[in-house]
Amino acid sequence: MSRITLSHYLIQQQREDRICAELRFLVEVVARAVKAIGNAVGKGGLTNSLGEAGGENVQGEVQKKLDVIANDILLEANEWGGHLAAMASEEMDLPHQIPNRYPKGEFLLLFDPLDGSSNIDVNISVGTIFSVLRCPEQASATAEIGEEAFLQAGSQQLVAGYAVYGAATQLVLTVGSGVQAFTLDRETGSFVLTSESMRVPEDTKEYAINASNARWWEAPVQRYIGELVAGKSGAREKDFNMRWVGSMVADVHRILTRGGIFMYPKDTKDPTKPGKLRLMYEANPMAMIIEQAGGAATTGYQRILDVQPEKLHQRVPVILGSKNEVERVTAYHQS
Ligand code: P6P
Repeated sequence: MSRITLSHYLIQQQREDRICAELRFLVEVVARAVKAIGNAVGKGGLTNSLGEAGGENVQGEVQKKLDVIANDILLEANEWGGHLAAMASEEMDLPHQIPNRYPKGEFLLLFDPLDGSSNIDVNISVGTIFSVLRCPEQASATAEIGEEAFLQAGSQQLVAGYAVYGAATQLVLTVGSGVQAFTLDRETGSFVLTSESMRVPEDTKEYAINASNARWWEAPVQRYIGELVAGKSGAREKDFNMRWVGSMVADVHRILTRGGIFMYPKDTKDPTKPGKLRLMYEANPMAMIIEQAGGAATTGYQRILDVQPEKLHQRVPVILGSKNEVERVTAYHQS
């Protein structure tokens, strides 16, 4: 396969009117930023960037130094280009305004700068997740872009993607016309197209869930996971295997590549939290990618991309991956 770079692919998408020049520029800037993040993550203990930053993020989670470094890289890379009206990050309570010295654009960038960062110190794959929305007209006219400008259903996303910092650094992207994966060629610094039109197999033998939460799962999840554990000795026609990395990007990338079902369902462990994962910059971009690859993504009760956000950092139950398995467990929630 001739080497198609990310830039080549994006120009092609622009020529086919799937994205405008500004969106192409935005993705190029994010790609450069994730290269820098991957470089920082890859240095690991060689620099003083491992360990805790000494603070907590808006989620009340311990911030790692690399969480802060990754967040800063994305902010600095994106604030001068003139393509964004504002940004939102898992690491910041309020939207990040574009400094007055720079022009504003019509898009909103949302991101989890370093997902799975608790795995960094033990050298397990982590990633960056990002999502692009159009800034509503009425919001663009205001001096400050408020949280309400971001509160759009996932079906409104224009671009969704993630970078996974593993054995290779890969960028997985959808602009609404299928899912492509690009692998970083560390010698040239280019992201090279290595998987075109990715498809999630409709069936699978692999499931991903944090089984230590079992006693708090709701009945439909208890029933479904019980069937997977029982395999052929129970109601299912085959046996299943379990994988749980503790890094959403790593689990989702495996599922996108070879199938599977990923579940962080609603549970009764903390009644104030309807699930652990965040809607705007984890569930929505991953749901768009999975659906664009022929998979399914629900909360158990509705399609994730249909959820109408009420808060920028709201959490949501996540069930996504191989269509037939997602539909089965979602049906259990309806009965
Ligand atoms: P648990 C990482 O903290 C994260 O947000 C996702 O990347 C991951 O899938 C999940 O939480 C892991 O949660 O409860 O297993 O630590």
